[in-house]
Amino acid sequence: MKQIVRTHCGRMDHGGCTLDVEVEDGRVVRVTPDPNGALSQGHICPKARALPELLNHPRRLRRPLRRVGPRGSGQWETISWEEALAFAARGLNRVKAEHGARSVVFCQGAPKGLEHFILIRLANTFGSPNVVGPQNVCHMPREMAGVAVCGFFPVPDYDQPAGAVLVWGSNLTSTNEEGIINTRLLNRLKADPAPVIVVDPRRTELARRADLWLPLLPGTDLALAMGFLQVIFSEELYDRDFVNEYTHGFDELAASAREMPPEKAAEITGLPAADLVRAARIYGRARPGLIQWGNGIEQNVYNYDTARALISLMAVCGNLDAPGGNRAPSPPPVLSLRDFVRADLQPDRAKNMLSASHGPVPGFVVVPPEYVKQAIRTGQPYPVRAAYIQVSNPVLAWSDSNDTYEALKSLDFIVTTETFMSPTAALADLVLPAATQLEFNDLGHYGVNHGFVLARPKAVDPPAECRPNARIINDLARALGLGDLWWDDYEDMLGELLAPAGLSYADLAERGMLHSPVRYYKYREKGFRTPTGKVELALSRAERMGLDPAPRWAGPVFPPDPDYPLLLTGHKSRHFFCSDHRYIEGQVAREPDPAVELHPDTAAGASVANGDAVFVETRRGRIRVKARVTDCIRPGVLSVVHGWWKPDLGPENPASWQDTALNVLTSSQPLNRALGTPNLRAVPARVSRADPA
Ligand SMILES: Nc1nc2c(c(=O)[nH]1)N[C@H]1C(S)=C(S)[C@@H](COP(=O)(O)OP(=O)(O)OC[C@H]3O[C@@H](n4cnc5c(=O)[nH]c(N)nc54)[C@H](O)[C@@H]3O)O[C@H]1N2
Ligand SMILES: Nc1nc2c(c(=O)[nH]1)N[C@H]1C(S)=C(S)[C@@H](COP(=O)(O)OP(=O)(O)OC[C@H]3O[C@@H](n4cnc5c(=O)[nH]c(N)nc54)[C@H](O)[C@@H]3O)O[C@H]1N2
Ligand code: SF4
Ligand SMILES: [Mo]
Repeated sequence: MKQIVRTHCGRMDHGGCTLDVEVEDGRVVRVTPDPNGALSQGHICPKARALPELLNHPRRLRRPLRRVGPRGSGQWETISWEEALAFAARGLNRVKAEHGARSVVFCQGAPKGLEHFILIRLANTFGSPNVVGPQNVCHMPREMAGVAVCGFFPVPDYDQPAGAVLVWGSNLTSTNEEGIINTRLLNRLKADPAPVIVVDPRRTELARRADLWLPLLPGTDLALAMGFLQVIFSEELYDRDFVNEYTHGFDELAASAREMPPEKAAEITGLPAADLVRAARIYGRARPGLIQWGNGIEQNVYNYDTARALISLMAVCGNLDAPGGNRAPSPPPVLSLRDFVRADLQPDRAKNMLSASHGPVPGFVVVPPEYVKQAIRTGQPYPVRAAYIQVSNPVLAWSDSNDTYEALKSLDFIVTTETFMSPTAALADLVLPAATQLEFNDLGHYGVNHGFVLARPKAVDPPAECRPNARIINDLARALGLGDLWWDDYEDMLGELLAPAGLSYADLAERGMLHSPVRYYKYREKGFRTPTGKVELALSRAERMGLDPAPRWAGPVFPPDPDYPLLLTGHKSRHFFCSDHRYIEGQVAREPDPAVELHPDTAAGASVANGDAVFVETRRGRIRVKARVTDCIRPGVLSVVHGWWKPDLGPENPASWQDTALNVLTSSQPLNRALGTPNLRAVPARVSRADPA
């Protein structure tokens, strides 16, 4: 019998499309878009179409697996759930008894649904301040800068027309990042045309249709942003009334911008000065201008200052919380994150977490992976001996893959929950088979303040022994002896979360989405939630934070390196989520080879032809991938797709990723102070043909 279940997509990017899921005999057979989806407006991507293949894949993990051979050897025995939970609890409690609760770290990759916050609750109730994730290179640079500069994370407002759209380091038509489904931008432009400027070393789909493409040198975004500010200040294009009434530190920002006149910014960024000036004028004159930003600015040591500079740009042009600009979302009326994660149980968390001695910005509570690796290796500031890892593949995701592999391998105890055996799961003592999207009731966008939560009701039951992460954690917490802080039935937590809105989960599933009414210019009533009550163009607490008051360019992220004359950067694939989906034959057929993109001039300089096998090398490592020669990238730049590995070589075999993973080429040093971010982009590199001609 056929049945259609309407739900929201999640877990393959930040989610948001409304999907019609066709179910036959308890299996998902087809996924199609809802033409009226609130965020997707009829969109669906190749990953969602591939869901039937993913969910029904023969190589999905279906039983709990316990390691029997040496760590990482890929030898397993299947055990029952009862045994598995008892084994996990014994192992974690043993490490807690020997080294203290904080020596157990709780890791998740990109947050996908509620399980991220349930994991934080687990860490809090277990007594560890160490929740670990890639937020130092993803989203938090913008979010933390937003909190410091204006008291909120400014999200692009596609509900109203913009006067100009500045797409900065975001490949929205492939990635739909932050749940901003690209159709929202495209349909808005169709209804209300506006000039589009794209800042990206690669000519993305949006760059191809833009009025102006600024292919800057990777890692120079801060210099460009300061150059924009300088044009806008010197030509007095800014909103004087807003600046006078609502900003703090204008003179300091203006002084810093004066250090970056257009000619200098042009030289640093490798752009024609005239293009830079033209782009700054377009944004500066647009009322309002909108910035659509992404990972392009987040994966180098200048990320926090770059985000501060861009928020300052929004602010001085009067575009903060303006219709069609970058808005302050109002949280939906659900249980507060603090209450849900039981933050009250860890009042000294900021002092005890691994990052504490490194001086991160206040409020950045996720521990950067690089600090975890340091603690594993050196025992400083205290030992880390066990990891609980869910929905993450650190070997591929964290900087310096070889170092990550060795660090994890040296731990005493690792538990992972996974859908497919991954290079990280292959290092575990226990691998628990997870249920995934469409197989359990979930909420999207809770805890990230995008202004809404989405219902993701289940369409089918998971395979018999696969369980949702939320249930696994709830059951594990009980096995750990923490039961009185947890639920009898894990689904009760959904009701608790929604209670303040007066809704049951069934009510929300019926509605699809819950958000507060959209209101603009809220600061006119209450000011900004910063220490000065104003937008802090220069941070009033900078000295205490060990930062320059105003953002300031201080030279290239890596010094030029004559032996590695090119600049390596990276991007995400349309067909895969980071390292995920590599088992899905249909997706691999669409993009069969890990590749490096390079310009014809760069290729000619290295005697490389399109389709050649090439080595890409940095001081840290070397991979062997296929050359994709294209004029859609600026000369002198190499871009490798993040996350490539080959399951057929065996997830336990480092050869499955050592030749292809972008992070083999990156280093876990240096890290910036604000967020502990390494340079994943703008890495000095070179390319050469791998096989003799
Ligand atoms: N060099 C470089 N490094 C990067 C990036 C980059 O652009 N360049 N990007 C960074 C960014 S933005 C991020 S967010 C991180 C991503 O970091 P991660 O999220 O750790 O990376 P993924 O490769 O997506 O790994 C997710 C794992 O979760 C598993 N999984 C999928 N669905 C489920 C589920 O429902 N339940 C469970 N239990 N497991 C599931 C998948 O099989 C996969 O192994 O990588 C970061 N690292
Ligand atoms: N299909 C798909 N969708 C995804 C993901 C995926 O893996 N696949 N990952 C999800 C995740 S975890 C995230 S965080 C989002 C990320 O979404 P995006 O931010 O769109 O992701 P990226 O492709 O990593 O980077 C965006 C752009 O930055 C450009 N770039 C590289 N270096 C620089 C630089 O130095 N400066 C500037 N200005 N641009 C640069 C790249 O060419 C790329 O076009 O996407 C999510 N959606
Ligand atoms: S774009 Fe994202 S939310 Fe939409 S269908 Fe694809 S994976 Fe799902
Ligand atoms: Mo991410």
